[in-house]
Amino acid sequence: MTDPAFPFIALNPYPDYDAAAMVERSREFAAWLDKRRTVRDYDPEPVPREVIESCIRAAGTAPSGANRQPWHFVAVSDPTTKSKIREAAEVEERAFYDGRAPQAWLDALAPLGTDSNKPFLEVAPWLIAVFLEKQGIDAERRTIKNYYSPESVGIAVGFLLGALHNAGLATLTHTPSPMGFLRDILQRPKNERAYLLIVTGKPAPDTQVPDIQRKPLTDIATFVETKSST
Ligand code: IYR
Repeated sequence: MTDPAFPFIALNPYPDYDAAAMVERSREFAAWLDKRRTVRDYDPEPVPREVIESCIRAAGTAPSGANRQPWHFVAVSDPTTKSKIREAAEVEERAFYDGRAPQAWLDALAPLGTDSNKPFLEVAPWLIAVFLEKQGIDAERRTIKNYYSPESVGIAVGFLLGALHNAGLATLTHTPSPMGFLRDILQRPKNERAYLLIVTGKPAPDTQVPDIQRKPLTDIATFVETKSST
């Protein structure tokens, strides 16, 4: 039986591109996403809240387990809160770089030139803390189970990074570990866990990034296709 809460409605029409149009559009989209780079140097120039709102709306369209939408985004432009986040993050980062991280991990990070100093947490106009709802809360304030929450929130973050890139903003997925301090500073409820901190804004002028390469398609994809009968 169909849940009356979700009557079925006609699918919004999808554009009926022909093969050539699909080839062209998919190629262009890949080339455009390929221009996104992780950026650690930001221009402090403010970005309108409305831009961030639309990008979060885009993230909120992500598919999720049983449509529970197990995410919450806290967008921070307030300098005092950003400073608190930087201070707490740098405590964890110093512990990480000065002992907690195994040498192999530090070796893997060395080419990226990262260290425990995180000025971008104060310089970038917006920080977006992403929280994962371990349990949901229904309309009657009862706890309900969520499904595939890490996968769902990961997909939403992918949409958010794409939306921010589309708006012309640079992004950094920052993962201080542990990041429990985000729930405390941002006063989120206990059923949520900090998932990721996204830093965004215009890149600083003359920003340099490491010359990393994307793996070629042959390394990241395998096709299993209809065998030709000839
Ligand atoms: N969270 C640390 C370390 C770090 C870890 C990985 I894996 C990276 O790809 C980059 C950094 C930091 O932000 O410096």
